[in-house]
Amino acid sequence: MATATQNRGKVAPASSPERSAYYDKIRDLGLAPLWMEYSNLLTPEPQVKSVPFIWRYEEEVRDILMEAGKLISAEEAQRRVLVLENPAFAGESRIHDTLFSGLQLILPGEVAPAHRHSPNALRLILEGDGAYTSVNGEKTIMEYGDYIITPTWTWHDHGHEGTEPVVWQDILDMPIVQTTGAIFYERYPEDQFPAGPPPGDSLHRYGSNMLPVGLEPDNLNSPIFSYPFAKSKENMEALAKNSDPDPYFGLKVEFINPMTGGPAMSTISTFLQRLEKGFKTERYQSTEGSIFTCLEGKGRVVIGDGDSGETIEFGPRDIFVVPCWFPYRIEADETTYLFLGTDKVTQTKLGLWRERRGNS
Ligand code: 1HN
Repeated sequence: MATATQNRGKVAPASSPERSAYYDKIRDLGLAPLWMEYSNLLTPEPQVKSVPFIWRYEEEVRDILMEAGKLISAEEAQRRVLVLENPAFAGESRIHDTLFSGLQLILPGEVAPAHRHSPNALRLILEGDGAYTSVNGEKTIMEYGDYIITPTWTWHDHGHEGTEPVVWQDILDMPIVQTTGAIFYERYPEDQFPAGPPPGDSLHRYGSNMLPVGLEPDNLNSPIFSYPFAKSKENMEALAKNSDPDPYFGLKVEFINPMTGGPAMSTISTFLQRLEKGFKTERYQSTEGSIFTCLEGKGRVVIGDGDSGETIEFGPRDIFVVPCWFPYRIEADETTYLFLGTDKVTQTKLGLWRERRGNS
């Protein structure tokens, strides 16, 4: 006879006509037997729905996105975005279990009209210049690799005064907000929110190691709207000359909120990772669902262990996702810059975030 210890971890209990009848009877009362779901709910380690995936910008996505430019205007679409949908979440607008991501196209002369919503958003500029985003009336000019924050409930519109198509990646915490139910959305009565502070104001005011005395934040995100790539890259180039690379990350920095020293956004962690040509990171896994966008360089990521490991080659503007608790390592063929958006900060606030370095 099986002992209690041997039965530990075994899957669903047997069914019988009496048990089935009982389950049918209680369903309409809003009751369900936990013992039938127990082993699905509590797994020894994370078993997430998302799967690893890559969107190859140049080879696969760019032409398709440009086609959307002929099909619908930014005005009519509100936001001309192709959702980067994890194959495991078809129809659910998620790049992994907790984050939304998409690629947005804006053509010269177009305006994506002003609105605000409760989800937090970030933009990562991937192609073209001459476009801007306005956050509460402060315009930020978009350049390649710039990281722009649109905090919860701030008015924002986008426009384009240049000559070539502009594309950026959007990342939103929408699935997290959906889980709580707290979705709010409002359109502004005009296409553009009235002009406010001049371009660059927030970077001078909050992003120069000085803060106005008496500043009271009106939300939990960084008051800096834009973190320009040119500046971040210059810093990292300088640091790389004087630092030994970390075995798991190479050189990795986190974008912070100068008010707190903590993550720049309240729900999405954002990082820049620099891997020297030829560098190979050691096996790493963490509970955060990670979206990697290659800004410069190329290489490959190996996701999973041994025979179930999958090798994915990536190059500039490619976007790949490593879901919660998938082990991975990255090899750089050229000096490589990766932007990362993850749900680490949300998990950390809930006391849930974990990592495992190497195989230990
Ligand atoms: C949104 O408002 C924007 O403002 C982009 O550019 C993507 C995806 C889902 C919901 C709202 C934007 C979005 C979005």
